[in-house]
Amino acid sequence: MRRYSAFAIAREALRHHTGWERAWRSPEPKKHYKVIVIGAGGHGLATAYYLGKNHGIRDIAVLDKGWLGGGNTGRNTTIIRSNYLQDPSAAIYEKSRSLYETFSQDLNFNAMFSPRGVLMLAQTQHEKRGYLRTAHANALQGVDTEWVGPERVKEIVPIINIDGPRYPVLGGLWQARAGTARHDAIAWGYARACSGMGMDIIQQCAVTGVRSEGGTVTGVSTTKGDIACDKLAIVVAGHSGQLAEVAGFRLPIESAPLQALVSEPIKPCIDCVVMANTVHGYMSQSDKGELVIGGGTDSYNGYTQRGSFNHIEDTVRALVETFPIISRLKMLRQWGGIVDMTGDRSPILSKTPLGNCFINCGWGTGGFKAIPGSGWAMADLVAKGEPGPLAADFGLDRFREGRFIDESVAAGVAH
Ligand code: FAD
Ligand code: PYC
Repeated sequence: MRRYSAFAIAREALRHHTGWERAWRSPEPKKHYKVIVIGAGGHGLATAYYLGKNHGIRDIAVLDKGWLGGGNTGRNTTIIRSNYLQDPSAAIYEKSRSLYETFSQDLNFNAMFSPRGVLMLAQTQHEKRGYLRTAHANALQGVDTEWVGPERVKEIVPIINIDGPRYPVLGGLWQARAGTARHDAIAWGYARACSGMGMDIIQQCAVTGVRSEGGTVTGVSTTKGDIACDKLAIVVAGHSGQLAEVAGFRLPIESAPLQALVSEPIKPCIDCVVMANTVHGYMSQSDKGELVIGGGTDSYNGYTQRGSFNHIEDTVRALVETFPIISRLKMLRQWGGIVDMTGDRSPILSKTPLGNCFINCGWGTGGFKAIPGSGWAMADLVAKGEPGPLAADFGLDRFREGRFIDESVAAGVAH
């Protein structure tokens, strides 16, 4: 695979861009692979990438029922931060954030990582206590966050209304090294690198069955025929419950729609990400100038990639209260994804009751930020059959044993 570089751009400009290779191959499936990953979202592709890069396993197929990156990975609002409360979460999200910093160099693909800072507003005393606690925990964990008062909030985001009619801003949890990245580029960068290592990414290939013998996985049935494998990784986010049922076990997961919207593009007015969880809205500005906006999940379970209308109104109302200058903006488009939520708002990276079958899910409303760290940890689990230090606490057994990793304050989105 030829490297992208300034020299390559100049060379292709001179020959009318006729020499670019396809970023990844589109092969037909082979009969057998060492590892099959179901789901070509960020987490599935990152799992395959680190299996190849860190463990030398390259006989891998990544299967997707749609197009790669067409699930939540291509539908999210790209917020990257590691300001979680519990030690296992801080470790995996901070690993992920640090891998985002070097993603473009490591994968030779521009991820447009923008460490512009993320501010989580406290608008009730309860929220203030929660974020102060997180700031102290982060200091012990080596995660660089700080509690800032209302005056500093106003300095960081001049367009904010800190004297809100319902909920004045009491301060916020500020992570200066947090930010955003281009979501499609993350899927495309991993896909190109996986394909370059000889792995097969097979799109339009829905998994309809999981085959096993004596309690151990032997392969999958798909819309492109049966494919055998030694190990299987299920990484399908909102469809995790369905795939687990197909594989013969149950998950403590609910799926619900989460939506986002963008405004018409305007001149730069906000250069960080602001999340206001009490009033249920968050906002940043894209490079094109659109305000990227989101709110809470739908309050009922579902598989519609759309989201209900009342949420658009509630979210926009909350943001107009917090940022009155946006009141005359037109909203341009809206979309949704299906998020997979656990009761403790923490992910599952685990062995399953089926031998050699592993699952990575439960990232819910917040898994974009986790893609590189999750892929790293999942690759470890699949390669060795046992979780490494990053995944050790996120097993399915925690639900049976009551070892919850409560991240409801850090989840960032009301649900
Ligand atoms: P996906 O990208 O959904 O990939 C799963 C893939 O599995 C899909 O491509 C799907 O087609 C495939 N699949 C499903 N069933 C089958 C099958 N039977 N056979 C084959 N393939 C199958 N997170 C953040 O950190 N920051 C944010 O700002 C943020 N904002 C969000 C905003 C919205 C509106 C949404 C919806 C989510 C947001 N998230 C955010 C969450 C984040 O997008 C997800 O946690 C993350 O993208 C999940 O990635 P994934 O690879 O696990 O899943
Ligand atoms: O996890 O930071 C997050 C987030 C913001 C919006 C959706 N998820």
